Amino acid sequence: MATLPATNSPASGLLPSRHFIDGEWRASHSRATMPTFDPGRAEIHAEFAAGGADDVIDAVASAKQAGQGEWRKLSPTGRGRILAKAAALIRENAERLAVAEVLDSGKTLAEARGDVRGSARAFDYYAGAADKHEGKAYPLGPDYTSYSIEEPVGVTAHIVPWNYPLSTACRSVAPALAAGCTAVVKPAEQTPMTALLLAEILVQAGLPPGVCNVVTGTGAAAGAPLVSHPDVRHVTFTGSTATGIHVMKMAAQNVASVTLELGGKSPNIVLADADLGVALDNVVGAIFENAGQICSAGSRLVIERSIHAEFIEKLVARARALRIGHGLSEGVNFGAINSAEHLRKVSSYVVDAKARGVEVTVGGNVTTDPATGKGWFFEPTVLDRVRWDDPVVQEEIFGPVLAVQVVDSAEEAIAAANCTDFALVAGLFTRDLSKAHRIARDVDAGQVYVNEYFAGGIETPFGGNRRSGIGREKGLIAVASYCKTKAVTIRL
Ligand code: TXE
Repeated sequence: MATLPATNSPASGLLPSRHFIDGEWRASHSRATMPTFDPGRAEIHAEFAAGGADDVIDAVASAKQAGQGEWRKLSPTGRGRILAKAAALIRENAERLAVAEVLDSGKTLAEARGDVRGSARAFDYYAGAADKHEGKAYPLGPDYTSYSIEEPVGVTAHIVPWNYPLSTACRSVAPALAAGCTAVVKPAEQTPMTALLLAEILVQAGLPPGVCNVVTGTGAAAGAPLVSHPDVRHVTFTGSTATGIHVMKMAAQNVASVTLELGGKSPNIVLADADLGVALDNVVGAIFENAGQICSAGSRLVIERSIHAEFIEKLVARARALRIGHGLSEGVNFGAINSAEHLRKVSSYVVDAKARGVEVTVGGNVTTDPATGKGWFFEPTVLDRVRWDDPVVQEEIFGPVLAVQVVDSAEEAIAAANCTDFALVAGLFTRDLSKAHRIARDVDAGQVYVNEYFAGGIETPFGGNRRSGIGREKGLIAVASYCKTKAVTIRL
């Protein structure tokens, strides 16, 4: 059984600077490594393998071969047992995974612990799904028997972003394995640690070597050779719309299918009849959780004029009360921005907005951990009464920056909600049942959350429309993405 080799990380045994291929730790062909930063201190905390095409070729070959061996012979129930064991091992290793996630991503320990719980839950859910993806029988009359079999597509690629490194990997790897596929995971270069720990956990859970491999490195050096590899039959990508389009084109060269979970600019609609206490809690969480680095963040507040002034006053107080700091520090509930580059992007959106005369009601500045004076942080920020065509309304900032659009009716709220090219999520706060149903029907979004933002779990399909993506993750629908249907028809 593979074990975690001695590490170069000062964070006590967290990260091997190798890939995980064919059930073992392997250095890059090039021997090159890259640093990963602790965003809460803006300091390097570990090195990891900088993979390239050669490493990807090895990982895909290992996944292809593993898909034809012991894994193929295992019953769906047997696959489910391994996934259930993986869920238990994720829980056993919860603190180690959560600390690794904080150090790589900059989020708070409480947020990381929540991510780990969600990751274990994903494996439990798909453990139960492994033996429930059924074929069908077709009515061709007395002279035929016709049925379909759901077969695994084969090798699958999983390109993972840096904002939810472990939980994004788990929510796609678990259904792929449930379907009987094999996997090669390419974590984001900013956050490689937890995917490597996951690969080791899966082998400990009984997954045969090669069924799940992890190659670390940049998108250009390791991600592109993976998604364009002819033996990869499905690509699940979470990241920016621009890269997603590129990934789709590369996969198209091999006629491989894709699931793309891309950016968002999700509206959070608060109508005058809402329970404003509930709405406030949810508006705060929707934009300031994970320092706003969430594809489905509620990054636009669409609010009725009659409640606007009072609501904004309370929102500003809540934004000021957030405790900024390193994710491992006691009492902190607002973490770091993942990288210096991303901090520059978030900041430049606000600087440019100020120059256009946009009203900054609270926040708006780059800052540091008050305890150390270090780290990449951005203050919780509210930009009030913004024009619908302003870039802070139209473009994904991916930080703790809320743009407020004031409206005069539920109809205008729908128009405001639908005013961008994205269509991932919409939040809605109202006590009026018919307005709730009408708005849920008329907003363009992959999911609508009424009276609780981020409502739903691994059971609920998740994904976007238009520039927010294609396909759905989570739920039983995700297992279908990793299957190909074979129809068998017999003349009797
Ligand atoms: O994303 P990329 P970046 C958005 C957010 C953010 C912006 C840029 O707005 O500011 O994207 O972030 C891999 N072939 N989101 O640059 O490039 C890359 O290594 C194959 C939204 O980090 O999309 C990483 O593993 N793979 C989002 C992953 O793609 C490639 C989460 C995401 O990187 C590749 C993150 C290539 N050519 C950012 N180029 C969400 N939807 O939650 C890069 N990658």
